[in-house]
Amino acid sequence: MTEHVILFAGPMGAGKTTAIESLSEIETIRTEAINTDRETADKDTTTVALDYGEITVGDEDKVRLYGLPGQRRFDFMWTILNERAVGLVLLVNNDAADPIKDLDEFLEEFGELHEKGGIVVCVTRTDVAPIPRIDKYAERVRELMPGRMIPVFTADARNSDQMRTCLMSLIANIEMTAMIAASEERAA
Ligand SMILES: Nc1nc2c(ncn2[C@@H]2O[C@H](COP(=O)(O)OP(=O)(O)OP(=O)(O)O)[C@@H](O)[C@H]2O)c(=O)[nH]1
Ligand SMILES: [Mg+2]
Repeated sequence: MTEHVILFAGPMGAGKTTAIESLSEIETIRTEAINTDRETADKDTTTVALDYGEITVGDEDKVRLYGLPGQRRFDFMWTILNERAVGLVLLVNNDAADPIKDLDEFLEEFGELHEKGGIVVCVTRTDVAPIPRIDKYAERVRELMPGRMIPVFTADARNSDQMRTCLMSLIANIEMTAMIAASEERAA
C-alpha cells in the first residue's frame, strides 16, 4: 500500500475545506472558527488549523488530504505539513481582488512541492467571476516555473467529479516523479 500526503493550499475562500469535503471518503475533520475578515471572503467561518480527509485511489493507495488555513496568521501549519507532503492542490478563487497575484504568492511559497511530487492548479468560482481566463493562469505558471508539468484546471470545489479529475492528474504526476527518481537511483 502506498500513501500520499497532499496539501490543499490557496487564499481565503478558494474552497480548500469544501474540496476536501467533496473528495473525502471518511467524515472530514475541520477546524472552523468565526470569520472576522469578511472583506477578503464573505463567508461565516474560516479554517484556523487544518482540514483532514482521506480517499483511496486504485486498489489500495491511500491519499491523505490536508487543507491549510488561507489566512497568513496561521502560517505555522504550512511549515509543519509541508515537510510530509508530496503534492499540492493549489486552489485560487477567480473572484478575488487579484487572483493572479495569489497564484504568484502561493507558487513562491509551495513551488518546491513540484520537485517532491507534483502541483496542480485549480481555479474556482469562475461562475461568480469569469475573468481572468484560465490561459492567464497557465501562462503565469509557465513563466514562474518554466519547463515544469503543472496542469491548470477550472473546477468547482463543491463538485466531487471535478475535484477528482484535478486530484487524479496530480497523483499521476506524483507517481511519474517517483518512477523517475527510482530509475535514477537504479542507474546511479
Ligand atoms: N459559486 C461557487 N462557489 C464555490 C465554488 N467553489 C467553492 N465555492 C464556495 O466557496 C466557498 C469556499 O469556502 P471554503 O471551502 O471555506 O474556503 P477555504 O479555502 O477553505 O477558506 P479558508 O479556510 O477561509 O482559507 C464555499 O462557500 C463553497 O461552497 C465555485 O466554483 N463556485
Ligand atoms: Mg478552509
